[in-house]
Parts: sequence; structure tokens; C-alpha cells
Amino acid sequence: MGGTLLGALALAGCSGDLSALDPAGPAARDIARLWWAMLAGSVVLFLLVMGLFALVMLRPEAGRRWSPRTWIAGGGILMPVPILFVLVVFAFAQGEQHLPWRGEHNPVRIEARAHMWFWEFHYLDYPEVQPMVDVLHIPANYDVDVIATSDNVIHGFWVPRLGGKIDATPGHETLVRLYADRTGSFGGICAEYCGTGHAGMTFRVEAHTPAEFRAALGLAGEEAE
Ligand SMILES: [Cu+2]
Repeated sequence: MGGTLLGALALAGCSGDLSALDPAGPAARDIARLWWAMLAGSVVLFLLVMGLFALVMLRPEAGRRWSPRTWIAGGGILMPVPILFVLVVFAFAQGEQHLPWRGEHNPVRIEARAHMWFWEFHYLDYPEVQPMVDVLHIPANYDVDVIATSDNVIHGFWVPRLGGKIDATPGHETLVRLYADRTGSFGGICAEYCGTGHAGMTFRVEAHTPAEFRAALGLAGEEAE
């Protein structure tokens, strides 16, 4: 009973508007998978360390059979390195798949300009559309490239359920790809401390069907290309 309640509480903590563990698209799903792999790796290491700890507590003579040097080399190098190696390879493989310029695509391009303390979104493919503040409309089931920049301090653009995090750096343009595999409303935040207004520097991403997307931008009828 207690276990069930604890499990339910733990799972409830994984969902929600800003949860990277509740992905709503392939990019965010890769990142969530990496998070779970990292958790699994750290649990294995923790159990190994606790196992050795229990061994020397319960059978001190077993621990004394190995020299301090063996303990350091075995426990400090031999034991963690294979696990860390697997995690690093997995992380690089996931990151590689995640590069925005991989694969064939014709993404919708949006510039996210960070201010103190709000976001301004420019629809680069639709210059006639006025920039929007703190709300970003995107088409669902479509690649969306967000080009982040800033004219003041460093901010961080992050929509946890749709993709990775990217710094918005003054004088630079950084790129992150979002993808929503469903329509809906998703939370976004500034992920880099940028002053007293940082905590309130949130925005919403609205993922639409192609027709709704065009309507939200105030464009005439046809499908999004
Ligand atoms: Cu900030």
C-alpha cells in the first residue's frame, strides 16, 4: 500500500507541463531515454558500491585480503569505467541523431529573441507576420528550427516536452529543433539565470494542425508547406 502510494507519487512527478520525462515528440523522447539510461547506470553503480560496503562491514576479513591499491584501482577505475563508457557512447549516439541538420527536412524556421525578461518570436518564413511575445505557434508533426539569440545577457530557450535546451547568446545564433507529434499547448522557460525577472520568463508553445497554424498566424487558407 505504502509502496503503491510512493510509486504513484513518483510517477506523478514525471508528468506535467515542464517535464522532460513526459515527452511529446521524438527529440524530447530521445532526451528522456538518455535520462533513464543515466539513471539506470547510476543505480547499477550505487548498488555495486553498496554491495562492497556491505561486504566489508559484514566480513571485514574479506576486505582486508585486498591491498589499498587494489581497492583504488578496482573500485575507482575498473568498476565505474565500463559503465561510464557505455553511457558516454549512448549519449553521443543520441546526440548525433539529435543534430538539427541531420536528415532530409524543410523545417519551419523561427527566431527566438530573448529580452529581459520575455521572448519575442519572429516567423522567418512569414515576414508579413508580426513578431509574437511569449507565445510560439508551431505546426504539429513538423520539424521546427528555433534560432535563438539575445541582445542583452545569456538566456536559455527550453521547451522540455518538445526538444533540447539551447543558450540564447548575445551576438550569436544557436539552433535547436523542436518537434511535436501531437497538437496541444506546451510550457517553455528560460533555462539560464538572467536576472531578477528570470523566474517569470516563461512562454507557451501552441502546436496546431496545418490549417490552425496558418489561422493562428493570420495567414490565408492554404496548407503549411
Ligand atoms: Cu533567464
